[in-house]
Amino acid sequence: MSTRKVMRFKPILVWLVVVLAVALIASPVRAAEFKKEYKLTLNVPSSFYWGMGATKFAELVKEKTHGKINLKPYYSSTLLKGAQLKAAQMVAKGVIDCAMESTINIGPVIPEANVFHLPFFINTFENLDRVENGQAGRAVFAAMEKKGLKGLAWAENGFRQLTNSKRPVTKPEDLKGLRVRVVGNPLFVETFRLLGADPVNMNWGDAVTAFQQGVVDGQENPVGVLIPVQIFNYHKYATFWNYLVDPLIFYWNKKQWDSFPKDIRKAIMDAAREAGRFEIALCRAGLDGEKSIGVLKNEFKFTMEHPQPVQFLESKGMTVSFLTEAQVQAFIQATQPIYKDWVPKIGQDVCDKARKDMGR
Ligand code: X2X
Repeated sequence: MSTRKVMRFKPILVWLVVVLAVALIASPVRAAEFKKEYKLTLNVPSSFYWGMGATKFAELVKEKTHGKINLKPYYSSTLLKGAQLKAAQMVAKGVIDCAMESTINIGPVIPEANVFHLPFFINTFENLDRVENGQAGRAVFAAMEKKGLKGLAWAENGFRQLTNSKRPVTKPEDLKGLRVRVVGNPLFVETFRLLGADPVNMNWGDAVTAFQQGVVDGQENPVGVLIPVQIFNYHKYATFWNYLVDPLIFYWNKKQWDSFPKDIRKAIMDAAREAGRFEIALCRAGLDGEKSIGVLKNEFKFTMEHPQPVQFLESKGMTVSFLTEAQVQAFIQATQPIYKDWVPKIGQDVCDKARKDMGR
């Protein structure tokens, strides 16, 4: 080719080089359409059943998105410096990407989530499943969307049981004067006041030291917390009264969620559902006959370390009391005023839906 011809093609060559360069620069930008790390907040350590669920979720997200989404659980509310009740607010603002959090900790932003915490309202696993998968559950997720939170799937902390260092509790009078640690969600403070106890509200991050030092006499939490935290080192007495339940919800900042491509949303949603199923089975194992133990064994090839939670607590020296119908009635009577105050705050509509879901 003569020099003249080359000169004629030069502008085209320059163009080609520019186009190629742009394409090269642009492709890494496309690959980086996702953040290096997505932060997930949860209130408890990785050893709790809830924490094991978060670990599972992160693993499944990685697997199902083929490594495109790197989700990192920040256990023990480290992102919130322990302020557990701030989780939903921070995810709604987009300061934190997502959460696996208790309805108790969601309650301050989403009052409807407190429907699970009316005392002696939702009292069995069957009823809990009906409410979560029914109209009330959908109403809670809808309320979350309005506040900028996309609910993905349910998980569980569980039915909360009372433990204390002083005496067996089988009637409201036994609670008189007991200093019981509760979460700062005011529904809990009011319930324990009505029961005659002396509720002390504190974040979970401070609670274990308070048990160790005997600053409080008691607390309430499900077996998925009681066993890993070794509550028997501090409290000799447990009352299994299923007085209320706290489900967990996997949720994401809605704006960020809506910006994800469809296949990524599906992958994360599937991961949340599967992790939720695993984690719910951990929390129910040994409390629902063979059902959850079977789910863990057959679907997840997982063997529980303590498949019989009540017997395990007893083997560690705890006295575990179960209540008769008449004993439960006395607690129901004592906590009735909560309904008058709290049903309007939670929303009459969602409470009615929950009742209907349970066939009442
Ligand atoms: O604070 C609690 O008691 C705990 C760990 O159960 C919750 O985060 C609701």
